[in-house]
Amino acid sequence: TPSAPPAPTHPLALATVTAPPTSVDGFVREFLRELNFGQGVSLQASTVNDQYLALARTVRHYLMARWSETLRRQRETQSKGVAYLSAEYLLGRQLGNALLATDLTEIVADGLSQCGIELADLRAQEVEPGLGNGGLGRLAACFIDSLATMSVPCIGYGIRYEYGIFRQTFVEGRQVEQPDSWLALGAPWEFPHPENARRISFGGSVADHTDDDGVVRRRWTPAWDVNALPYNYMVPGYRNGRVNTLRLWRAQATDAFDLKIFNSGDYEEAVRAQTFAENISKVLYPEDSTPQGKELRLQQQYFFVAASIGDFIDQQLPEDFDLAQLPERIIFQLNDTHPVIGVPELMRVLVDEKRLEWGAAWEITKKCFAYTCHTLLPEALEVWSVDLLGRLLPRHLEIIYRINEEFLAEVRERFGDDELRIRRMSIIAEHPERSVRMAYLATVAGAKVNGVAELHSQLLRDKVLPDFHEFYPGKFTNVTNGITPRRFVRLANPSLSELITDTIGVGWLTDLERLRGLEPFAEDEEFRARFRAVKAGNKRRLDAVLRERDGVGVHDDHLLDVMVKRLHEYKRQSLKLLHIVTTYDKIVSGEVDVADVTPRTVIFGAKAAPGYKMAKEIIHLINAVGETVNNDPRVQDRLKVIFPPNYNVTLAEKVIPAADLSEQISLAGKEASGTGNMKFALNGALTIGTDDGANVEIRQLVGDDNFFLFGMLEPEVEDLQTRGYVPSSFYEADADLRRAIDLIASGAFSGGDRATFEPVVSNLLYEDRFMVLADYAAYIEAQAAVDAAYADTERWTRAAILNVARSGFFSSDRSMRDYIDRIWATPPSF
Ligand code: GL9
Repeated sequence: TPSAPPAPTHPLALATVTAPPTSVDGFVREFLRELNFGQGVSLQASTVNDQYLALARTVRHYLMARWSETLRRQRETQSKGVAYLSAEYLLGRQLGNALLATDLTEIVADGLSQCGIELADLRAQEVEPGLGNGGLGRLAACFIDSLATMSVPCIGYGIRYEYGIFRQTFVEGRQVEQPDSWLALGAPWEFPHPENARRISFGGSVADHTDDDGVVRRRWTPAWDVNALPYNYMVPGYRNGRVNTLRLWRAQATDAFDLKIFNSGDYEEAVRAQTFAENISKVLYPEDSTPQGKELRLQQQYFFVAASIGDFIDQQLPEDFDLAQLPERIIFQLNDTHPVIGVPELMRVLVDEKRLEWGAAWEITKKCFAYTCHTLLPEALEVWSVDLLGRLLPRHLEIIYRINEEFLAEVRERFGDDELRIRRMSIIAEHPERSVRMAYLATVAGAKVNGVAELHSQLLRDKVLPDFHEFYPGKFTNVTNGITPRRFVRLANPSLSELITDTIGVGWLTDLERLRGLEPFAEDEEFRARFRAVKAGNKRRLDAVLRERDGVGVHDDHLLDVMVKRLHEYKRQSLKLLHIVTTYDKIVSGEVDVADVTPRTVIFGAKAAPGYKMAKEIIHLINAVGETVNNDPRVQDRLKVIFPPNYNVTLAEKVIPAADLSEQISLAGKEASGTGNMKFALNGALTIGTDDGANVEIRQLVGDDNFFLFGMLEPEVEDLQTRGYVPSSFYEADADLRRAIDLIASGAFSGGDRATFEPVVSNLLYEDRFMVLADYAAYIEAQAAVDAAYADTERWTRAAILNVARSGFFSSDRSMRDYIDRIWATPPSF
């Protein structure tokens, strides 16, 4: 083999990438250079967007040395790492986090102010990459932050959607979706690498073929392909000199694709073909927990997973790597079922491309994947029709059939010809149409399967996958979710962070259990006063944000009651609404003296999937109730309902630190974990919640006295379901509930029109799948307990402090330690 040409050198070139000087002058010089030569403008002539883009690029310079060093050492050590496969990453704004990680915030603020620029104005210019729907996507972003901070090798793989989660607007109280063109003003955080593009094939047919080694193998002849272009993003660890990589793929038409058509002379058809290919990464599917089974979505899934697995094997491993050792080098973590098509893809690569024996390939594959389930709702468990999967990925369908055959043979060996069991456990469902159950495929292939909170993992074992638990008892485990304290405490709540550091010193941000050190201060009157001042300051900050954004404010003497999350019936925004309507009804009917009502502002934030009718009706009703309540003079401003549109990570960072009360009121057994619940507790809000998801663990940690528990327990829900739930019987039996529902039905919130909210009312009365009416009385009682507790300011503050002090467990650093110990075996690298 010819020897490689010598690497280029120059006396001025340093051996490694080095960071610019960390001084105000050094920064200003670097920033002006970016402004002049990157943006091509003078400081005087620059716009805020110019300044933001130049600043982002300047901050990148400071991270670059760490990034290239991380990559160099990873190539050198080849230590085991995680490839996190996720169709969603809900990252939030990058600038503040990058400044925090590099400890540059002060230098940058000083340097900019010397230029006559406010750092805050540039931070506000950033459009967050909303490449996810909700909790699942935000979890992925928290996890990669923690892994970088803990120096664990990780590549996040996903899709660079051109349009992220839609921008929500309200028109006459109804949700209207706008495209989210997050790339429009420039994308300073990404590094495109077209030279590492990969070709991803689809369609066609499979046949036997005798290879050059004389062996007959299955050969896939695809019908079409697209290019996958990688875009790299930095994932900086918190002040530890490490920068991991997030690699998101963008679809582009291949030459072959349009050349064929070009040659036929049909220019328009060629352009159409290009559009067709590029559609794959065009837009994030906005369905939350209810997959639609659309062909484009399967294309997206295969597109990013095939690109990622291929990239890992071809680009990240040494050339002579022995693939039998793959499990020693990587674990592919499947974030829900979205990337599960990676299982047959790795088998295809190993067997068809690398020419391993099926058995050897399966041994490798079984050790390389682990699966996290994020739901319990049956409609959320993804299935793909055999018809569609076979058309799009014929070879993969064959591989799935063979995996299933061998799996069912093992089941038979163990349980005999128990046909009912075989049918229950088959990866292929026969009804209502032949389809592949992706959760079953993931469970069979995965080395481990985990749920996302204790209760969820238990229900997953006992209710969703009981046959699999019996068959593979050691496979199931729990890892309770977590959130990154860097973004959701330090960045979102600087004044609380300062108070914490003043009180217990530094170090808590990477060792969150140290917050326990705050516990004794709950008894310290002066500390409580400072803690309250922090909350009050955060309310004023939120007030300013909302006034600027939506022209509505929050009173700082109100209890701030917050319910922010996707709009879904199981989360029960309508239960919160019934509480509001009941309070309103009692005021206007004179049953309570308005002077005795605890002043409250309720904030909702929620997007509904565009095709989810009932969710959209509920949004309309929230806005209608708000409109009426807020403008009724009898209420005297003691009850306010505000619903800022387009709730996202950026708004969460402002709302959560200001909250007093966190609404976590899903029907028990339906919310797998929740992660908003953790963010609120860590920012000193008290939770009113059901015994569901991670609420269970929050309550155990903070203590019953510091948590408002209400509602049926999961077994009681099951029991009521079995006995037969009749929502109208609760309506008949409870006068307050009847009045609230009747008030909505009467048209009191729809200008007298009884038809407007009739679908919501009938749904509650005659279906109520999530038992809102059954939990209503308990909820109202718990809210009365909230009012009473809030009246005792010192007691409330004590409880809020204890929520902060006892929630260190919910750091995503702890979640990552659990994954490492129970699933990954990927120790910190350096
Ligand atoms: C979810 C669960 O519903 C949440 O309870 C859980 O906290 C997160 C993260 O594990 O996962 N599963 C799911 O499909 N979504 C979740 O939030 N939905 C979205 O991400 C929109």
